[in-house]
Amino acid sequence: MKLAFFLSAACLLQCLYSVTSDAASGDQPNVVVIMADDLGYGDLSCYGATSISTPNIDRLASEGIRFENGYCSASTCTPTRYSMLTGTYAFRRPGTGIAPPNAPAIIKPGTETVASILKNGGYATGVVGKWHLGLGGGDGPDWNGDLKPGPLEIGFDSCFLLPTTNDRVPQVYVQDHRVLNLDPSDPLWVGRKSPSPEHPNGITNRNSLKLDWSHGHNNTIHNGISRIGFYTGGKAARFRDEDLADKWIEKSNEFLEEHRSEPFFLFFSSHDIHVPRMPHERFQGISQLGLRGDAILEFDWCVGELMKTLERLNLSEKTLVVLCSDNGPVLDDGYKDEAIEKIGSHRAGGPFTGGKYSVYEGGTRTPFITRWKGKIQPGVSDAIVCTIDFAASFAALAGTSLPEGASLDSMDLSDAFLGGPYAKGRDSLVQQDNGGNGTFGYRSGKWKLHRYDRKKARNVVVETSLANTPVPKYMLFDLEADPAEKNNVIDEYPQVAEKLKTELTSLIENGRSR
Ligand code: NG6
Ligand code: CA
Repeated sequence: MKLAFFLSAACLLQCLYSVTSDAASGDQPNVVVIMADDLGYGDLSCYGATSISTPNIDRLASEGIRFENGYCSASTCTPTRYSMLTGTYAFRRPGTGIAPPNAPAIIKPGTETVASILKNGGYATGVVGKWHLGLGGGDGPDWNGDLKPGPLEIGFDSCFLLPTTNDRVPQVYVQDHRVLNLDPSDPLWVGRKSPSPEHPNGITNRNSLKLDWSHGHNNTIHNGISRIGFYTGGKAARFRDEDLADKWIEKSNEFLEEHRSEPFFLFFSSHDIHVPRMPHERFQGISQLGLRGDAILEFDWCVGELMKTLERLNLSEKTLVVLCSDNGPVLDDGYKDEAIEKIGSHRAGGPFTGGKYSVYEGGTRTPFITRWKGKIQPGVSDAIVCTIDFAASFAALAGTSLPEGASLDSMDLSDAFLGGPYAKGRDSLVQQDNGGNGTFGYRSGKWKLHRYDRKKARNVVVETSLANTPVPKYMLFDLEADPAEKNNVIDEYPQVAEKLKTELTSLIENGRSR
């Protein structure tokens, strides 16, 4: 493996020794996964952004490893989160695309997850923030009753959630199995159709909105913002969009304080910078990039707060922090928040083409940083790593084994996560969009194969707006020579293309990578 930094021979040996001896010595790290929502490769100053400065994340990167080939599994939220938690590609399981407001639990009880694996290894486990993996049995969430199954049935000891994503109804918190602060005399109803002809929505009451919609997102209005889906009731339980980040930090701090003396796994699942981008008033207008940039700064603030808490509790040297994103960037994702108008020279996808919804690199190649103070030698790595590898890698670091039949596509990259000088990342990785349409990306070394069974590529041009562009069924790119995937070289390298097609087909059809 090539690393962009150099270590002395003594340090190499020491580093290798300590990586392999952690689990054996019982010196398992706590694990904090910080997942941003829709954050692009080029959105952070440590990844080259110059129109915005993200000092807290930059510091995290300077104290750890910044990966230049870090990926999430999919270019939308639900399949990436499914793959991240289960360690299995989402395309193996139907029904793992973007979840609607009333979706039932997508990860069934009994499925092993990063949380259940670490819990079996003696960890306290918690998730705070955006869930978007469904709640409840076959009929969906029982908003006024017990919201299960959910995170607690797949290995989390506690949860404090935004149930779906905040452009979908309802705007309430879920704590463990219940909607928080729900008044039984004002039951919460959530549905796909308007509950009555008089129910105000984003079309009938458009003039009253504080943030106008551009496509979709014109159903029930809450806090001056119309959403996807309808709801009534639950008034006392509803939150303001502006307060989400502060709440995530408050609840995460409680979790960290409570579990400071035992091994823990915290999944901090930010809603920033997903639409509706409505950060707290103190962040509004502070970036040059409009609300999208303000939300990036709110996310950066959250990272700083979490680091402060770890420091205060003397946990920085006992905790592996991993920062990642659930998919690449999008500018207009349904609200008129001036993301396009204020973009200037900022490139949210960095040097890459595509973004959210796309299997071009911009859809899944995203910020990926690991930090474990005192353990990781800071640097930059070009190893290919993915959020799907958390299961096997964290299991290894925790000194626990992956249960038989679990996490079929997760690789133990713990050595790469810790910057081990001889560590190898992945040889190959399957990328998907929202799933279910036969669209795949396949990275193998420097090569990238695109497969479009429907011969359409989504969102090739993330900088302006969404586009469905006609494409051939297969394309091949040389990422070393052409990271922006502009020159399809499939005719020049037919043998490479055939090899990659065969490997991809076999990975899809064999049902597992390992
Ligand atoms: C799309 C929404 C988009 C966003 C996305 C999910 C419309 C027109 N578009 O269907 O706004 O919510 O779903 O984003 O409704 S994700 O990051 O959670 O996958
Ligand atoms: Ca997302």
